[in-house]
Amino acid sequence: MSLPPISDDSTLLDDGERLSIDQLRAVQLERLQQTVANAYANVPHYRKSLDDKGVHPEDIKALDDIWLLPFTEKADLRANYPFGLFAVPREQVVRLHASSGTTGKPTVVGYTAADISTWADLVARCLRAAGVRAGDIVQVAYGYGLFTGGLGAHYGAERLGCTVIPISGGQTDKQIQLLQDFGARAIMVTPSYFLSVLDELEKRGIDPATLPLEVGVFGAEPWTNAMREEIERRGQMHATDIYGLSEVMGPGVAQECVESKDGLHIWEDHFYPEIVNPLTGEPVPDGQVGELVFTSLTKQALPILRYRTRDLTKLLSGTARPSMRRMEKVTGRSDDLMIVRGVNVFPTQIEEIVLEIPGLTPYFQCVLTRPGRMDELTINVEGEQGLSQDDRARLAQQVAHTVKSRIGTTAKVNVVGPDGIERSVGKARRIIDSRSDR
Ligand code: DLL
Repeated sequence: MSLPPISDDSTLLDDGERLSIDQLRAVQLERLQQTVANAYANVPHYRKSLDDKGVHPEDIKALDDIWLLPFTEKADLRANYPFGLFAVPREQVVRLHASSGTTGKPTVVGYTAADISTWADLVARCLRAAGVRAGDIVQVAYGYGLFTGGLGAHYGAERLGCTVIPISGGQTDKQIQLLQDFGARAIMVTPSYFLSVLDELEKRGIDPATLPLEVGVFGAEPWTNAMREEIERRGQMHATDIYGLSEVMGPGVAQECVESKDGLHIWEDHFYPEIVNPLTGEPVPDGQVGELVFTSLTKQALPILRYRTRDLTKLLSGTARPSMRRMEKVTGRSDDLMIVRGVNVFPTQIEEIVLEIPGLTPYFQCVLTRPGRMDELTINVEGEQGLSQDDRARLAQQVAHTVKSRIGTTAKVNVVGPDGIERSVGKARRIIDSRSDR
């Protein structure tokens, strides 16, 4: 069976997507200069950090001069909690979002009416690239609230001209009822939660392929091409990747095009990407993996200069949108890097292995402990229904063996029974860090 055909969107491209590379670079430089001037004039934090480096907005004469600018980190947002980085009077901020950190105060972001409108335009651009069209029904199953996923997706889908179902995350029974009764053609949801929805459909004897659903726009967490294949096979639908982060805007910073599915085009007319060495902060050339850094080019309320995302990826040249560079699917955040006896391991590497072994489900968790002086990794992965003790032991051995030979680290593996791994309705929790001295 082949996936549903998607109509060509080349006649629907917006002005930004039609820019040639030369035009794009000129637009970027002009917008970068405006952004730096605005941040310097209106945000004391930026004025101080530029002054400390001896840099003045007039020094930005070419795009590469961005290297002169100081980085911004999550800690800077926390230090200026809640509204200290806003570049406009609070009265002009029409929306706040916040992401709750694991510790301490949340990071607060704000938007003017124009920012909200730009955001809607960009999410609409993402949806079109994903194969969604005006007139489609879109089920938004990202969480609504302080998280940017739900409302960001919602405004973008409305902007494209879709009928939006604002169900938010969770309520799997309702998700299924509405998928059947309202017949969404597209769903926007974290890939891990969508797997739970697929499972529940199958448990009820409903073949997901028989639903009108044709397009999924999945993001907010790392996921692999192996996971794409699994979703596309079970759902008989297209699965594309959407990326974003609240500090830079929310969902819609980059999006994979449905016709190529070869990484995410960054909407470079609004966000200037760089890759830097995560340890030294030095620029890394296109094509090499490092930490993704963004500078906003059009944001009014919260201009952000060289924000360290902690996400690891590389930049590649444009394909389906030739002027815009692509970023490879994010392998993980540097925060998610587990160093087990000196070997670097990301949960996405475990995901790939788990997905290729028949008898296992895609649900797993990595538990880090430090019983002595060395870290130990335990992988708990859920087996399919009906496995015997022996089957589980054999599968556990197979996972441990593959992890050892492919990644190079020793892991203890437990294959647990159905529903043995917690489900999430938003971002999946892949790592449980039980090291006592952390
Ligand atoms: O997760 C925004 C979003 C909502 C993106 C819905 C896509 C869809 P935050 O909660 O601020 O914002 O988390 C941002 O999530 O730095 C990445 O580590 C991770 N992330 C987001 N999208 C992807 C993706 C939203 N497609 C953090 N692939 C980012 C991998 C992603 N990681």
